[in-house]
Amino acid sequence: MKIEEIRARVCFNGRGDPGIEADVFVEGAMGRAMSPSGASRGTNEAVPFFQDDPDKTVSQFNRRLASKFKGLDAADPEGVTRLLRELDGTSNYSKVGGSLAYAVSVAATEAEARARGVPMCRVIDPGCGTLPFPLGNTIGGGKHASDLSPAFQEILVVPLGARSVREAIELNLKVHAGVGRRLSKSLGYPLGRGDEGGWSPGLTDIEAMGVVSEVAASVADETGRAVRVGVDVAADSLYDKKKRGYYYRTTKRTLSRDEQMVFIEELCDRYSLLYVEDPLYEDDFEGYAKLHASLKGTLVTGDDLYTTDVERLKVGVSKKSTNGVIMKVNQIGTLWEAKQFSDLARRTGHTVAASHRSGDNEGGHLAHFAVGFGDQMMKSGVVGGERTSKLNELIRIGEALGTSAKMASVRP
Ligand code: 2PG
Ligand code: MG
Repeated sequence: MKIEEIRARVCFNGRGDPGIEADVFVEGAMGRAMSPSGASRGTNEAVPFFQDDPDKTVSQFNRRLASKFKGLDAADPEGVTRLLRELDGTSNYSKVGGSLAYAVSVAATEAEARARGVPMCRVIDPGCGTLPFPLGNTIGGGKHASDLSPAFQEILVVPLGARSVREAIELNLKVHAGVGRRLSKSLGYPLGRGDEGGWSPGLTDIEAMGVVSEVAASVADETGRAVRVGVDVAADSLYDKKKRGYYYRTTKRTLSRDEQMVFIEELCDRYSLLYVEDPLYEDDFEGYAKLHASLKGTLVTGDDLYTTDVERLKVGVSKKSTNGVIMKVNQIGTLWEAKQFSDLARRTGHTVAASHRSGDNEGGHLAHFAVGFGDQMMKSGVVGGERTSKLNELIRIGEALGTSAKMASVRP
């Protein structure tokens, strides 16, 4: 179907940050998408706005660029990306704005889906049929919460024993609620939540890991379903380039690179971690490779390490840095570019987690990316409207795909 018109505007996400929303019109249908935003961003991510200004990004697009998309095939995401890249002319969307690229590319695919009356994941891949395990954020720290909370950005659970999306969501909710109950009893102050809805208590990293892993174990006992633990260290936020060390704010300790690696290995061992994301600084491909070689049974996962960029992933593949990746469409720009990344990651033996951003909106597109790309996990938080919107969309997709849809297989 041909694109007839595109309109962009500035809207706001759940954290109150601005993002770009685009409406794409094709024959008789409209697709709408809004860009999310990160707080802990990799250095190599697409630049969100032209001259750091959402309004300038929108007015430049509506006045000069939008008309150039007229007549383009909405079902050709590569063509949409090519035009965006041509108009931009930089390596990181700093002229048109990465948020604008995100919104246009996703809204075009949604418009096609609406016009055809099929779920968007089916436009991405007509043969899609695996459903991802939701990764649930139960404790939030790092840049997503106050300085008194753990340095680790997210302590997560993965309900690997779940037999359906619905059951997986409920297991994550049980752990989240259980952690909240435990902390409310033990802390002498009101319990708050971080940007992604995870609890943000004044605990050390180890104390927080302990609470989540105990509650996850008790939920697993009670339900008879395996619930594993993971962590997003978001190590760039801890890393001090001058000191070449990792600073842990609650214990006020700085770990050298070697100490950080030993610490991560001990954590994986002690809590049988299924998943460890960004354990090291974003350019330390060799350090990742060492961890990947020594950690059996854990998904050593690159987020800021790769920023959804095929070229960076190729470096990681050649050095054997990881066996897991995070896929975030707005890190690289468009839906099509992110799909290339996800495809290469899967072909090279990685487990892929499609991920939300800490500043996210009420849209459910992430669930369509995860299913359409065939990603095995979806990281989208547990509670809060901008988190449940993705989880609820996953339930709807499961229903639309019917009995042929299967839960993904996650094996580190
Ligand atoms: C991450 C993300 C999402 P942010 O690091 O994985 O959880 O955080 O969006 O702030 O980069
Ligand atoms: Mg991360």
